[in-house]
Amino acid sequence: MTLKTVNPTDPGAADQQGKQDFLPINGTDYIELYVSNAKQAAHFYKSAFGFQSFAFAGLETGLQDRESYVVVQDKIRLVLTSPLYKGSDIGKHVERHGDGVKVVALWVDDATKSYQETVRRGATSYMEPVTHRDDEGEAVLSGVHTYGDTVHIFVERKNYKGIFLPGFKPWESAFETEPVGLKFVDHMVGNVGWNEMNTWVDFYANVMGFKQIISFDDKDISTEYTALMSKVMSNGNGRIKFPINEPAEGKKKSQVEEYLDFYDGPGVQHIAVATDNIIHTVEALQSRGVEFLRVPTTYYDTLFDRVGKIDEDIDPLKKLGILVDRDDEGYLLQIFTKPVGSRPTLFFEIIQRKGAVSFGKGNFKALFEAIEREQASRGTL
Ligand code: TYF
Ligand code: FE
Repeated sequence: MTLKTVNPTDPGAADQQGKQDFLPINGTDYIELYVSNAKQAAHFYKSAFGFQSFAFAGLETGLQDRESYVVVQDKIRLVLTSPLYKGSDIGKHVERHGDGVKVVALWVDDATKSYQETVRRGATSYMEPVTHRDDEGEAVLSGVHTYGDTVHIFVERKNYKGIFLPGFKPWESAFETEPVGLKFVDHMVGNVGWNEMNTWVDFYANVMGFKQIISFDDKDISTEYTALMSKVMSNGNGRIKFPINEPAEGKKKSQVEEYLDFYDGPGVQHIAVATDNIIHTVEALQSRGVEFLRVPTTYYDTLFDRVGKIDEDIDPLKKLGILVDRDDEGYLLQIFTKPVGSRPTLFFEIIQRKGAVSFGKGNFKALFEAIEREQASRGTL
């Protein structure tokens, strides 16, 4: 493993030549999932994950072919979108991939320049810059393709004062839940095909101006049976981190291959969301029925030898199944949900960083063995 650290509080820290960042990004703007039933998916993210009702667009707001529910928790916005008629691109996406991430939207100051700079460097256009207006102001959106059917939309919020974006109205619901303490998107991982990792690493480097901060080879990420490789790309200010995984040869079918089979191609594998109290967050999620991968309790026998002193008591970590890892800068706590839909594709990671800037390499073996047990239970290992 190689690790170059980027200080997230120092804009441009990764920009060694001091060159102007041609794609400055303020953060993740929203994540849009195409799902078969947005109304029910929104209810799930509220009841199980502690999101709040936020915005809506559909027949009532003048849309003909689709509806979207937006839910929010602190800085995280999820847009759940479903088709209303047969034959639409959204419906085809859902039929092919199942419920999954279509859009990773990036908040920028200039969506036109973001589009021009990336398309000039080889990005495939998804959507030319368009100014969207309503009574609350205007916003400019543009978009480019990334791996599989996934896209990046650049969102320039201009003077927009409305609830979410032009065309959306506030979603008032009689049902709200207590947030579980999810704060922001820490990273989002893409699974790509055999030998495609470097193609997409080059895309993020050359087209998006990102830098590689970490790489894991198949020796870092392998168990007795399965293997994968991963490189982590980060934008200049470190607010956007995209690990890219590809399958590697092992005795059995790796989790990345299983994903590619069920998603029918590359796509977003996991969304890692940050909390500043992982014990509270995971207790709340488990009490609402969110299912997590479990490691054997022997994992905790050697925990202190591996990570040294930490602030948390071991008992709640062990009870909840929270994993811990340390790097040169500090430590992190993390845990992974089981897939959130019917297909074994998208899942969530809950992460609390206490200085650590890495991704939990010390947990990979225990984690991947837990994933293999799940694969075996599905008969796909
Ligand atoms: O994002 C990461 O790199 C960690 C570890 O299939 C990880 O969360 C890597 C690959 C994977 C599951 C977790
Ligand atoms: Fe992760």
